[in-house]
Amino acid sequence: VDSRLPLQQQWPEALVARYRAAGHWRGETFPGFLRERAERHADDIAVVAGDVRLSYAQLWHEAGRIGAGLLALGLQPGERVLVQLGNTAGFIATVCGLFRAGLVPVYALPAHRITELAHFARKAEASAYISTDVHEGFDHRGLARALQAEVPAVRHVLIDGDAAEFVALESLQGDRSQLPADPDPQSVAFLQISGGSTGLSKLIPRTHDDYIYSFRASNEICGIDRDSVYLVALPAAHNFPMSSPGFFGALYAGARVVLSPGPGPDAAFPLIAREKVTCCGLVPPLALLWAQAAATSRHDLSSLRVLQVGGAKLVPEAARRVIDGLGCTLQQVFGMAEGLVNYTRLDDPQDLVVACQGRPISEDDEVRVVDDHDQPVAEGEVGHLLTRGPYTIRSYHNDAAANARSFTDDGFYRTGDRVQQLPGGYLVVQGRAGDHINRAGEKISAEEIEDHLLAHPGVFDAAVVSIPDDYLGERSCAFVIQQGEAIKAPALKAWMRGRGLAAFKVPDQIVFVDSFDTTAVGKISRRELRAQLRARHLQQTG
Ligand code: J2J
Repeated sequence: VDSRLPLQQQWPEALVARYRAAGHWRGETFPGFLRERAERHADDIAVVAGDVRLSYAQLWHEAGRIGAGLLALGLQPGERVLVQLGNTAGFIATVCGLFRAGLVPVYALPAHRITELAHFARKAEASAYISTDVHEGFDHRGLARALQAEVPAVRHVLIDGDAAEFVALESLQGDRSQLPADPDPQSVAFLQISGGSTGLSKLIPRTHDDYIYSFRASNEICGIDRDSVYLVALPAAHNFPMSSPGFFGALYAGARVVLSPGPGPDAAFPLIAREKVTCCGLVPPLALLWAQAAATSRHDLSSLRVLQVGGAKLVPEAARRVIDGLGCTLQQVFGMAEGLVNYTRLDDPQDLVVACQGRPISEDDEVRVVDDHDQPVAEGEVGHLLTRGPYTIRSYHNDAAANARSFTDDGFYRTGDRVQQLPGGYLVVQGRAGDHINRAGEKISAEEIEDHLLAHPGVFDAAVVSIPDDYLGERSCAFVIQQGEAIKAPALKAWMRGRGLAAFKVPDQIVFVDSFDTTAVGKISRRELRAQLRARHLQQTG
């Protein structure tokens, strides 16, 4: 594959025409709208992070410097760049700079380690890696060295901070006249990471047209306008704080984006008070923590109008606690990086807001709730959620096997979620069909973790399941059959950490068993085995 070829994301012509005619796709691009905001709202503050405050004009200027600097290094428009930065102004400026240069960001989370980065770099055929010096005590320059050793195609490394032998992001300079013209709005703007349930994360190609539509429409539903102040509390690379409506929605609206270094009340509450934050998105465990902390907080949180909660199921009782604790409007958000996003509306009755996960953004979001044979279930019954629409992908990047599995012949994405549809199109998430663990919003593939465990010489077999957890929603539990010399759980966990993978993927709990004594005749599927182990464990532990 020529690394400069444009990436593909293809809707059938008839749907393209429809999405355009409906005004969803307006031919806008990231550089296009950012330039326009820089001209119209030049001196308004766009981004606040730590001591840094960037106006819209400054953000555009920074993006131009970074974009031109990257091209001056020899990168060419269309090439992929792995970005791993924390919640800093540099993150937003870098991503905007990549857009200006026609380079394609691939978003890694700060928690990702060599195993994940090498996989992303290979799959995306990335030519560069942009990271930070040290993040939460971890040295990312070491990670950069390991990445270049494993994937030499990553020719360039840029570091935000002390760059050691690499190029400092700050030092980038280039000739702005070399920056390309604005891209085709239907071209792929970036690759997002899937939470995927089978094996390693897949890459999600999103186009300018489709993504901009999703956050422009989200702004209207979430009440984001030029006077809004949006707080990024979750890691900024997550699709939720990026686009629902996220910092991109806020920038599109000409609003102000405030980045919090962490998601807890300690970091976020002082920022809410100081910057008069009006909207923020959280996962359920954090929302509950905020609600609890708000009762005794000395910080003025009265500016907060909307707290969005999503990424994992918020049960009705928890939803009521969030509303009572924070005294603002709760908005449930059920979304996915592949596309479809559902919101409760700000004027929905509270009984509905606590009881469901919202309804789709668009009248052109097509939703099907089906049984195991793709046949529609009876109205109001629980089934698998399939969807297609103006901002839902039609394929993953460079992954034929996943595409065959994850899409129907007529282009519906198989979300893997089990839902019930209420009148008015509102959805209640009732669980998942796939085998992944939703650990406080971080998705962990059982298969991926089992593969890691099986690499240990003392592990004969392993099955990883999700266990309900009061705080996290779900935690991971690995059932392990040993072989040879006995191992202990802490040692196995330490060994997992040493594998170079995101810490949230290390099993929360390890249970050693003698065998997977399957009662079924013959060999049962991994999925059935996991279900059995999980059921028995829950029975035993009450
Ligand atoms: C239950 N499960 C949920 C919810 C997501 C906005 C909000 C969230 C994401 C996200 C996102 C859920 N209740 N309210 O991208 O733009 C589970 C589902 C879904 C998967 C997607 C956004 N909200 N989920 O969480 O790609 O299982 O996106 O399919 O990380 O999270 O995960 P992800």
